Amino acid sequence: MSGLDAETLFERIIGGEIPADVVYQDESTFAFRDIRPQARVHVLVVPRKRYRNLGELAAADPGLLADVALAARKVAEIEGILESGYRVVFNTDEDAGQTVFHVHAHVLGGEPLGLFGA
Ligand code: DGP
Repeated sequence: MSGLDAETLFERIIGGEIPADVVYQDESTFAFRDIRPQARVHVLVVPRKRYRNLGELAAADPGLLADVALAARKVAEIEGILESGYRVVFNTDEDAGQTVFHVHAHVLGGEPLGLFGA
């Protein structure tokens, strides 16, 4: 994936130019299934406005970060995993494996997830 694609991919998905399996959307966020699921439920929650990563989003627009957290909970509710539990992950930069530099929350669940470091 080129750098340009990595920057614009989610904007193209939000704009409908690239098809996605949309789970939830509202004024400020857009949520769709990850193309390479790592769990039975694996949904990406993306703020419509692009920031590079979690830290930049939190510093510039904490209200929008709260919207992302609430959208993640809404996704869990829609997917029926609010009670069983879910994991929210923000990969940040290269060592964490971030490939799309438009901040996004991975919402994972639907099965017991391994513990970090176990
Ligand atoms: P990250 O590694 O944290 O930057 O996560 C990017 C995720 O985006 C990765 O899990 C795979 C997913 N992804 C990449 N391209 C597409 C796509 O075209 N459609 C969908 N639905 N997901 C994609």
